Amino acid sequence: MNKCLIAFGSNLGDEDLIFEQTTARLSDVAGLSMMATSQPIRTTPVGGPSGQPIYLNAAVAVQTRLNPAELHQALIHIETELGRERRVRWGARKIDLDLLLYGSEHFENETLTIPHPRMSFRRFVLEPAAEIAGEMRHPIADMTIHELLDHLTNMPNEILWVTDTSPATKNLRDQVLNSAASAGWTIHLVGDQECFERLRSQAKLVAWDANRPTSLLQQTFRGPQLQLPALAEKIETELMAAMEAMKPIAVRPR
Ligand code: PH2
Ligand code: MG
Ligand code: MG
Repeated sequence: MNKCLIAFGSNLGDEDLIFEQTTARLSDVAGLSMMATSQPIRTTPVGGPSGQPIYLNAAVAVQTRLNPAELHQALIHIETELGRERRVRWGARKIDLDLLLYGSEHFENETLTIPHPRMSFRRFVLEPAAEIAGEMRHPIADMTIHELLDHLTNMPNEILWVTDTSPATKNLRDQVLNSAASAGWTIHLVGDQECFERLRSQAKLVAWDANRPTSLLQQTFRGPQLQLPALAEKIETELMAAMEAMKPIAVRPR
């Protein structure tokens, strides 16, 4: 049996009812048993179109003999049954079920990545998860859920961005750095092999350009990491959403 962690999110329709229906359907899945369900919390939408309704977020811990692909299929099936429509990325939805952790395994294929690639820095994921599975370990960040939350709270608003520093892309980088500064964040640019010890031990997040060879920093950094989009124009959106997700949650239990 494997202990797994699932995130629930909903900001369309009757979110409380949809959460109830989700846990009921999960407990009906063959080869899966429920371990714990967090209190649902209300959270400000992160990323996506502006003007979205507030989210209901929660976490569920289960034990299962399904493999990662089977469990993922079961979650997609429940999403479909409860009326999920896939349209805009990060857009409003009735239900989103994300497979966060499968034991302490690292698993990746074309359709599924475990741990969920953005769970390690999203407070709307970590806070409910900490309530029921604070000791579960994120194998890439090499931290428990509790430690990830402490890290977000205690580290300064600094990000290390592993990127190419060629003059051709300087304008784009400057724009990202300016937007970040307006939001109260400092981004340090780092090449593949360099990284000052002070930066490494204080950064909240390491972000790295897609299609880069894994750097020394990625291998040795303890804490959340984020792979940036391959398309340069999308990097700013991705980084700004990550900063939003790391902020203390404004809207609380109801
Ligand atoms: N899910 C997203 C994007 N943004 N924001 C909040 N507050 N809660 C979510 O569950 C959420 C989000 C993508 O799945
Ligand atoms: Mg999601
Ligand atoms: Mg999803």
